Amino acid sequence: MTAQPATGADYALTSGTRIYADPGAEGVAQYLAGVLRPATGYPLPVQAGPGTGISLLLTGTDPNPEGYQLDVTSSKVVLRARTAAGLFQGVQTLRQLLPAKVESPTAQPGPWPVAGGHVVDRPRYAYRGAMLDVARHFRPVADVKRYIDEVARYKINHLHLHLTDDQGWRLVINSWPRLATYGGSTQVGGGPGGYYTQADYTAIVAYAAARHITVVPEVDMPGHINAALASYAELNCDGKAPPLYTGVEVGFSSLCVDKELTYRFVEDVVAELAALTPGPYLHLGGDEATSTTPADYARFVNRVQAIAQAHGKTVLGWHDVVNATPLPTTVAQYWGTETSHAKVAAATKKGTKLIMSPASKAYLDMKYTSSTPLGQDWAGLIEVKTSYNWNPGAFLSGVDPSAVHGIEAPIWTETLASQRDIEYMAFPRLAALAELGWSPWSTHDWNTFKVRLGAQGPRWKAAGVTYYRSPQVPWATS
Ligand code: IFG
Repeated sequence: MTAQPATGADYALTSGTRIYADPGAEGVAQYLAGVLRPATGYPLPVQAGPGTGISLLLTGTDPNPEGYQLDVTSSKVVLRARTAAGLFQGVQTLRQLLPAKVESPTAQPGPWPVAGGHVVDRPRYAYRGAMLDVARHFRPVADVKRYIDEVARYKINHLHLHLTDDQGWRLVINSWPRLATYGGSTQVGGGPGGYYTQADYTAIVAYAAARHITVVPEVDMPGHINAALASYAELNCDGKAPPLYTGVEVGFSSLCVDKELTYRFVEDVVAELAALTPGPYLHLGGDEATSTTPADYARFVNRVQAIAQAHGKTVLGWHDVVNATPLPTTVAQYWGTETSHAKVAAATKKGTKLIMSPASKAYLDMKYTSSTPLGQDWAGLIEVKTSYNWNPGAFLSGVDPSAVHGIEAPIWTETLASQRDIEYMAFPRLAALAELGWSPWSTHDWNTFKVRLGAQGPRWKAAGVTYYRSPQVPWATS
């Protein structure tokens, strides 16, 4: 990012401002108009360019597909990128140049100056993710869309949906209907749970895609699978279905590795999920399979990777999959707390790429401090500065920075029963992790970042987003 503020060259957004879009940029232009209309009350019509107002042009030349250039002068705003995704990321920066009240869902008094300047910017990592666990506590479609909007503000471009676990199966699979209707009928604490129809899932995927966010669905296996085992007795080695589970223990369940039916189940689930998922990844979980023997685990993971590949998908798995034989294309998501892991490092030497989600830095369900009312602390306490002060490219010893494909901020919902709970734990730390995913390490500096983070407070307040007012952050007032 190079940003040169131009003093006194603000662009005044007015009721007469028009948004001009190159062919192929209309979607982003409509999104921008949709973001600016509620608070300003301006019509902000979108039309073909060129023109004097806000122009979104696809004449950019940045080597990075998400790179953009933003020029704001008193007479016009010009945003250039090579792709619509680049324009979309540039729009998030443009938003930040307007007063915080632009984030309000209701009309606010002006004026609406766009801070003048010249920005050239591009992301460090191609994969910048947020994971939402909808299995422990189910979140309706509207809440998932809200979270998508909240993470899009920080240039997150992947949404990993943890769709299945011991406590719930959250997506209809037509060939195995009881997975959702029975396996999705409860949740942690015994509440009514819920599930997405395939139309719901398709709507989430489309909503995310319009924000240049790729959905990464996870069906966790062979462990974390009690909801499926409870739904179909025949999936169990002993032919007996366990009861539905509403607690918070992990590691007690396993698919029956020796049963051929298990692989028909996986094939059917993967086939339907792959057909519903335009993105390249299927996340097959693989974590905490402590009720599966190491030999069975390896056999199972190797077999199901091939099933996903046969359906044209790249496998994402928790880093436990290095205990099997990852396919060359399989990506391992590191969730450990240690800064060294011999098998993970060895796998990267053979070409395995990593998504970095160290639980001690990136797990948004960890308490901020010992007095945080929500969350867990098994990976340690994570105040905002802790979530920011680490280098995803250098966290693991013996892993070359080039093996790191990106970063992801998971939020597990054992203790988070509402959207408000999720927002309190996600913000401000998700913004810090998104910064690690986007900005170069060369500009990494807590003392300057914390000021920029503090400026998000009034924006979250205007948008009605719940957040933790960390004492580590100098929160802006305006
Ligand atoms: N570990 C489990 C999650 C969740 C988490 C809560 C992973 C990969 C602890 N697995 O993290 O299901 O229970 O912090």
